[in-house]
Amino acid sequence: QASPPEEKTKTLDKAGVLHRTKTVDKGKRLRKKHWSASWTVLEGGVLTFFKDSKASAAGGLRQPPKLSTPEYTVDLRGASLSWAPKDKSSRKNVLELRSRDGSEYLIQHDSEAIISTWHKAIGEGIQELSAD
Ligand code: I3P
Repeated sequence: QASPPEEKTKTLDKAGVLHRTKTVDKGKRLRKKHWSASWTVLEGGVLTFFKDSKASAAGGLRQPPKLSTPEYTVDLRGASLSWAPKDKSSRKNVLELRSRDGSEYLIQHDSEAIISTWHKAIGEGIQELSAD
């Protein structure tokens, strides 16, 4: 059964602390990778990476996200997600997210279980938007 649009866009799907770095900005490859541990929220088909902070890295689920500022918001409509090829990073458990505007992000967590739940949740978010 279809839920009202306003309800759909306000559903919090997932939140937590992830390592992430932007590698391409609207088609332009960035010269340096800057990995940050930051609060990340998946909500209403949008993935938001909040600004890096020691508090956000240490606070885990107890960190109130409203206290930090969004750094990147990624519209999942038309985005694609895959496991990053080995040449993209020396880290383990790295996901690569490509947005429709031609930006790319790497998303990483040392825990395979945790990164897998994000893989599933972001993948489902992309799927839901493509069905509209
Ligand atoms: C980069 C930094 C990154 C690393 C990147 C290095 O060095 O160590 O963590 O990416 O590797 O260039 P710097 O701090 O001097 O910018 P990974 O951790 O993802 O491997 P790369 O050059 O292979 O992208």
